[in-house]
Amino acid sequence: MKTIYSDQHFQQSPKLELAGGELVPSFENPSRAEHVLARVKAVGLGEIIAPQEFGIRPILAVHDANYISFLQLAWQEWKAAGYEGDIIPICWPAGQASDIVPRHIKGKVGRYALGTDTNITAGTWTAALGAAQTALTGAAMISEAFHASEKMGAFALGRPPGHHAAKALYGGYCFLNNAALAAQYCRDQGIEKVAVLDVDFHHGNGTQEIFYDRDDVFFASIHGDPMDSFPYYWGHADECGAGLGEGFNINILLPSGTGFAVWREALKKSLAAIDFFGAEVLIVSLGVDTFEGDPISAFKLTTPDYLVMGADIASLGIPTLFVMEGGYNVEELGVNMVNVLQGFEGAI
Ligand code: SP5
Ligand code: ZN
Repeated sequence: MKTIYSDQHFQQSPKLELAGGELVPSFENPSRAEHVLARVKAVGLGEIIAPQEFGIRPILAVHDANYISFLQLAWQEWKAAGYEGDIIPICWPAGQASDIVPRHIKGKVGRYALGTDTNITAGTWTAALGAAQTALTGAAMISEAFHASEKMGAFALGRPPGHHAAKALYGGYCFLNNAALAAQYCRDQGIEKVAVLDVDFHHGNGTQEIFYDRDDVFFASIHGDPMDSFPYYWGHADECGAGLGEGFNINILLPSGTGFAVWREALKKSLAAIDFFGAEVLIVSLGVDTFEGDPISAFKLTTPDYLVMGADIASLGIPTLFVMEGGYNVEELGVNMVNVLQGFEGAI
């Protein structure tokens, strides 16, 4: 399996994150991608290629133009306002509030952020753009495979992650929704039915929002119950899509402490739904923060479980792009994530 990778991710190196009332080193940092890349090389997964440049057009097919301008200019405006630390939002238009986007950068960030966990830094835009191009390159690869009637997998090894980013919302360490960009790109290559399967511990609220009223991109997410887990306000079982999209969004919530036997049943249900939908290609939002040793999550998957996960996903028999999302136990991150890819390779 080919891996698409660029060093551009080093540009997003946030310093501190507010967790449990303390500022701690940011969980989402460059060492994550370094560990995954090292494992890809160690097992000889396949060729490692640089992303192609698709520019901004496919990004505007998913995200609002005003939001993209905000991301491009935020750091400049923050510096001009006299600040030097990372941008961390401090207030929100909660409750009854105006729709107007304020002029001051501190007002703007609260308009576009879903929480305080995600720092904007000098290099955020560059890094996010690199991750987007990485996913788009993978999407081009699986689109070609589909048109050539080939089964294959590809791995977009990038960060920052994407699945919490909505049309005009950042947070959960995400800015551009890499998996959604890939899905939309496949649609624009003439693929009629695209599925996104989100196996990250957290609900993929951004991907859900982007495709919520559509019947051409099916979304299935397996995640920690939002009653107990981030992102808290999305991911309930009754969120099934709207309008044309009704029935094309499924959320499977599992309690804290869930192990692989129960998790795998949820995977099988999701795969059956994706198969019934008739997906022609699959995008996997691949987070391995379901690992028992993850510092911010609550499932109990073990390292060998990820091999089985990959093999189960391969049973769909369609071109599949794995897009890197979460996973914060950096020591085990590489082996866990690459196990999914090796499990898939061994089974196609
Ligand atoms: C892509 C992804 O996995 N994003 C997850 C974002 C979660 N951010 C909020 C995490 C709250 C962490 N609380 C720390 C508890 C430490 N014991
Ligand atoms: Zn996650």
